Amino acid sequence: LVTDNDIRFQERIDAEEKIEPRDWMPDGYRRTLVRQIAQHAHSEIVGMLPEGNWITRAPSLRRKVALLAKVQDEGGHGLYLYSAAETLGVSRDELVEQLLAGKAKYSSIFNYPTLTWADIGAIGWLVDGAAIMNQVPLCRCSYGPYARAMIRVCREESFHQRQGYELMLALANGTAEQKRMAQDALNRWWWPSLMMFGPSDDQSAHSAQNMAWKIKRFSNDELRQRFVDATVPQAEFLGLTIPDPDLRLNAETGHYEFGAIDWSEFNEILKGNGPCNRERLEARRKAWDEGAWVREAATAHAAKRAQRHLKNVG
Ligand code: FAQ
Repeated sequence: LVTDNDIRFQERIDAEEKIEPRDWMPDGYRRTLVRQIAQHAHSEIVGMLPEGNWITRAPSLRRKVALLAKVQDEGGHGLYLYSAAETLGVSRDELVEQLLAGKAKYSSIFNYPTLTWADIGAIGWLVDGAAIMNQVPLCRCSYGPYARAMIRVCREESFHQRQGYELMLALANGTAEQKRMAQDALNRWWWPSLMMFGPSDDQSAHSAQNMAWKIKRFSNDELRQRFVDATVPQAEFLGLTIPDPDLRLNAETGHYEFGAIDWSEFNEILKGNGPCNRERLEARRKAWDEGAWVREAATAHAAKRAQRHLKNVG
């Protein structure tokens, strides 16, 4: 049933007006945004784990400082995004509870292990590279708080991507063993990075409606293609080989054609059966439990301060 409100809402979207928290919106729009923003927030928080694994083993002080700052940025993005979701009427506690109960999705990419230091370079280059490709259009998302949050997030991701590429460049121009590590990391992270963009357009349940609502501006396949086109020349500059025998430049279209993605691997990860799904959730639950005393102390401190303030004004 299409109501007058629905029609007026779509007119606002078509006129590129931003939708703000107090504006009327269809329930489906609200639900979709809560789902996407929450999944995005969870991805940032779980995404701290694979890289956090290498902070103590960074090979130099400079690399350690950069990695610490990157992981800290990811924590900041997560909190920023939970706040954006809260403008839609859910609480951060509710969302965290869903994550810890294994009921909420987060990006498939963070269920792979970081086996060597080169993985830190590959994550920055490929994972942040893919994240930017997907998130720059979200700066123009129809929902104001999400769009505005994405501006800062994208600026930081762009720095993360350069950090990763520079790390890969150092390894690719290093010893034979370092170059081998860089190639091995590219081999393991390439296909999972392509999966980050989500199922192909004909399998994507939400794309059509999300694009009509201008939450998404480009389809999953369009963004994946852009990522491949941008990244293949970067791999060539590194002197590394993309692990895809079917990859070739189509001179007519100017786009790279690439091999078939193994969607069964993606679907298994979404079901919770990836290489690190259990380990990631376990780590988040442990962090939540071990942080209980901090939350209690902060709440008690806030209550005391509020009481003192009341006494002073009274
Ligand atoms: N992993 O119908 P669609 C980062 C789910 S970047 C897991 O196409 P939609 C930065 C999808 O949710 C990573 N699940 O869905 C960083 C849906 O499930 P549902 C996070 C996936 O929403 C870098 C179902 O499949 N970025 O964290 C994935 O239109 C380095 C059907 O899919 C964002 O979240 C996947 N890869 O399009 C941090 C960006 N793909 O809810 C640390 C915002 C799809 O029906 C280190 N999100 N699914 O049960 C989006 O742009 C969209 O939500 C898409 C999916 C494009 C991810």
